Amino acid sequence: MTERESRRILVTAALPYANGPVHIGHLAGAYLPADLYCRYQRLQGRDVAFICGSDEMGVAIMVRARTEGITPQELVDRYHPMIRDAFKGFGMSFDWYGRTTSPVHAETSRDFFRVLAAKGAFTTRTEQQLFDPAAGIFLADRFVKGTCPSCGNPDAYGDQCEKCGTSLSPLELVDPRSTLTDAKPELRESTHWYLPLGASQARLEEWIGTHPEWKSNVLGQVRSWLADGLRDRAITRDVPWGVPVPEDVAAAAGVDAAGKVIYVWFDAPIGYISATREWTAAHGAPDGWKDWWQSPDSRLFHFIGKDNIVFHCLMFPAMLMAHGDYVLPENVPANEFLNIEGRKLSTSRGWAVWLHEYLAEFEPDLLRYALATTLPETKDADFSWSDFQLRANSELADVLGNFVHRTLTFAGRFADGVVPPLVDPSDADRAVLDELATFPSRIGEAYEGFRFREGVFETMALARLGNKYFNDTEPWHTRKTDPQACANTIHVSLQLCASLAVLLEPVLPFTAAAIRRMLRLEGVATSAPADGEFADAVPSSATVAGGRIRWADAGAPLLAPGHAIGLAEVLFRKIEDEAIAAQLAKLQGPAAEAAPEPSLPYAPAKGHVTYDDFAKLDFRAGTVVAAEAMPKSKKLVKLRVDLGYEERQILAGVAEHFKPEDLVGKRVTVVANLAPRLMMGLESQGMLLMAENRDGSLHPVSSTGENGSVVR
Ligand code: B3M
Ligand code: ZN
Repeated sequence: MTERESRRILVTAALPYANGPVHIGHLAGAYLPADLYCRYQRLQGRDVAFICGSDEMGVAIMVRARTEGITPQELVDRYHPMIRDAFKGFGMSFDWYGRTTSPVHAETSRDFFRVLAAKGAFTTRTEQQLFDPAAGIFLADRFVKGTCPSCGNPDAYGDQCEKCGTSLSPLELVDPRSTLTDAKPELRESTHWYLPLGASQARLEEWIGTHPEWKSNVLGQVRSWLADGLRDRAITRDVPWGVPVPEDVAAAAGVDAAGKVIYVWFDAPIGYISATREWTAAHGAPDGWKDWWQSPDSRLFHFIGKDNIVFHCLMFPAMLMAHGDYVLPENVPANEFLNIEGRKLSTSRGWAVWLHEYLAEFEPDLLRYALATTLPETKDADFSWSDFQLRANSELADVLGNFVHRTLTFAGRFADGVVPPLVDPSDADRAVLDELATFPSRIGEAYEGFRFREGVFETMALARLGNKYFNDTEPWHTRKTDPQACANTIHVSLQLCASLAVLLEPVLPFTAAAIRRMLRLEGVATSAPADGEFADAVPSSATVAGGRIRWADAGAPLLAPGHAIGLAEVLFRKIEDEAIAAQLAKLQGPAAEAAPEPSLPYAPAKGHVTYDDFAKLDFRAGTVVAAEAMPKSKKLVKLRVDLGYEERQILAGVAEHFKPEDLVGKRVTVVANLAPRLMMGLESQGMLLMAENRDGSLHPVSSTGENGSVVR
């Protein structure tokens, strides 16, 4: 192990506000990449602390509590467990999931505030502020409404007019009123603490300059903030919900601390520190957190969405620098945003996929995979349910599931469920084993570079390789002609499955555990904490804490000849069209209907093909002469199509769109040289061309040419 590798890895994922459930935008932004990273690093045998928790302070919590008619405490007590449980169900492998209403957090934030105040890192300012005499509190921006001085909108908020977009301060509103009591606010003086970020600008610039390796989307935003010049940030508020400003600090400044709290963006990142303290304390090491936060042996990584970049790359580092005892982040691999079905995700319009609702209907690994392959790593990305279905069915089921299943069934039937020895391996056997050796580092390098999509793609390449090898070596054939060759195929394929059971673990932890169980593969290192709330959700005897098999070992055969494997299980069931339609309908439910931009986007054009590729296809005009429903199939219709020179039997997946009798007599265009396929025991001898509207309806491409005429 190099010196660098021996260092601790401290990973944080943004603390979600406990004012609503978690949706897939959150997962794609911060949580899934962070989990992939931590699981991968743990399998490498590295020392990882994965820290998260609920962000329970701040005005966003107060506003939400008011709309739900409950207290802020009741609100966070409702959402904190809900968020935590959804994360657990999704397979997040946090070492600790805290909350910023905890006493340890208040103490940690107040201590941090004290140290910075003592070091002279703050300034104070006394200003006129709006005060609600009826409620007896100062009014934060969102608690004041009034008339916009720019456009006359009578319902502008204290921070922004949502009609004309002008950003405002509460004092600029004409005829301001309190949204809490409707009272006319009074002006009162209030003193606040500021973090003069401008004073840290030079140090921040110098430090950012040492990280040219950061993602370009992150550096771009950071440089533009720096170019604008960093401004002072108020870090206290006069609101009744938050971590109280330390009374001693206030007294020293001659200010009454009553009603003053620390601004949420000051205390929230300290939440990472307090959660780490709680974690090490729970493991009997009250000072252990310092090994992670205050030791040069620790490397710190913040996983966040792009809207949190300024806080994690500039403000929190400035706080850490001012304090002096802390490590600075080594990297902040922020992601861009995830759209849904081509539209911006919007929780208020109901255009969101909620994690807890997803988990009630589907397996976590399917979503982990669909999101991991579409992460908004460099630019905004799009999640669509049809893509989800396609990935689940044609990648997970048809490629991965199929390879594992055929290997295990074959081994069960023709090798008595025992790993056969490899004897006189062929060139093909050797080539695959040689290639296997390259996978741990190929995938690992992508993960280390925060290129998670690439890492997951490379992982699936191993399953593709397995399928290709299985097809090429034709064990169903060699079984009769060359039993040793057949045994070698089984041996090599089982080794690939075993390696997959390790290498899939970051992205598909539940599936990897299932494969290990089927293979009875024991002693694989855990990728999740061995204990605590987020200990592996799929405990199996195959996963032994401190297991000896690690990431790099997966490049070599893991199963000894003679090892008895278990039975094949189905890893993935196909997702039916109905299930996808139901999700789309939910998305387009009442809340979303009010939204503008009703239509789904057109599919982008596919990449170019050459004329030669195109010319290989033989399209013919034809007429449907008979049609009948297929028993036991919801989708297929059995057609006879007259092509002039012959009649074809074609099974078309259109039963949800047409009654068989409506198809008879229809003029159609047939892909006449598509290789025949068996479907539900019957041969389909071609395919009909159909246009699919954005609403999913199908329309046959009809020809006026005579039956059998060539379409080109
Ligand atoms: N709760 C904002 C957000 O969820 C905030 C993140 C805090 S990270 C320290 O986007
Ligand atoms: Zn306005």
